[in-house]
Amino acid sequence: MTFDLNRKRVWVAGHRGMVGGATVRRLKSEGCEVITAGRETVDLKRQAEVEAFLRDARPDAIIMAAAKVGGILANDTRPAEFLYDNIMIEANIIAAAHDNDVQKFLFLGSSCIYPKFASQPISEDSLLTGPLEPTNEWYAIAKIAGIKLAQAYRKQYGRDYISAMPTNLYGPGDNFDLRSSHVMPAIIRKAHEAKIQGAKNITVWGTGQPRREFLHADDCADALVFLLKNYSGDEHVNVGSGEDITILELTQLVCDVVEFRGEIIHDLTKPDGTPRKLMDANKLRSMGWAPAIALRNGIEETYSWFKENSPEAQTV
Ligand code: GFB
Repeated sequence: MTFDLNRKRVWVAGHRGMVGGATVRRLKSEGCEVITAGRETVDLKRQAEVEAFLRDARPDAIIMAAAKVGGILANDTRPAEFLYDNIMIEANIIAAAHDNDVQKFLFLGSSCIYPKFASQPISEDSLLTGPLEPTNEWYAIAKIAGIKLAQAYRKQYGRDYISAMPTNLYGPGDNFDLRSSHVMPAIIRKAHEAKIQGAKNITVWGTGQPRREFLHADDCADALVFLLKNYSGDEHVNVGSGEDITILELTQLVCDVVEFRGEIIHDLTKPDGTPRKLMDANKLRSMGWAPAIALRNGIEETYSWFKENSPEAQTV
């Protein structure tokens, strides 16, 4: 173990998001004090607010799950927000962490940092070896800057600041707004609404042929806590499930779980994005971490959560 969490103060930035929420739940068994702060307390895009908050809160460690995130359409149509917001959030937090002597910092990236046509499965050293996928290059550039910033503080000041690169995530607490969501919550909602309304079909974006790897947010949170405790190194670490499926296969699986038996129609005016982004997660596996939640079980749990908690499920 490189960092003992016992009795430490840990700030989970972005605790209201899916990954942040899962991380707060996961940290409960670690004997540490979890610090959270909503937008009304600190606007992470404002440097002075972040500095004041950290001066006051004095965490020993930070898990940075705060980010402007969204699916392929949101990324493609709101490039300024995805680039500016994410650069500001990460720069403010990392610099203020250093100024306030935060001992351990974990930055969260995304598999979209890798080149569009990276060889599969994508290893950590593929970073910056080719052009990015245009639909999310803005978000990817911001996340690459975050990785580099954590590395820079490590190199210049000897800080134990590390980065994890999760694959496509899903789970309870996800965003089910069809204009900004990722594919998993979108398909769950569409299949649910079609079933309730007795529709004959659901529409998925693109050809259905792109392949994606999915990891449950609770598995991701477990990996983040594992890395916080056990990893100290310059290079970012991939966090994945090790398996991918096509969007069409995912849609069929979700329809099966939801029990929607209609047809699947493709909207070819919408982008496919990256053809494939399966992570090589061997580095993390060789440290002793593996995911625990099978895809079908995770979808079943997420669907139950959606039905019970999501406002969108109540308005059908
Ligand atoms: O999850 P998703 O939005 O993001 O889309 P990416 C994955 C695939 O699912 C794409 C297709 O090929 C979509 O065209 N898809 C089919 C749909 N139907 C739908 C639908 O109703 N909604 C959505 N959203 N997709 C994001 C990046 O890329 O992944 C982010 O834009 C980030 O930057 C994130 O990295 C993890 O996997 O294509």
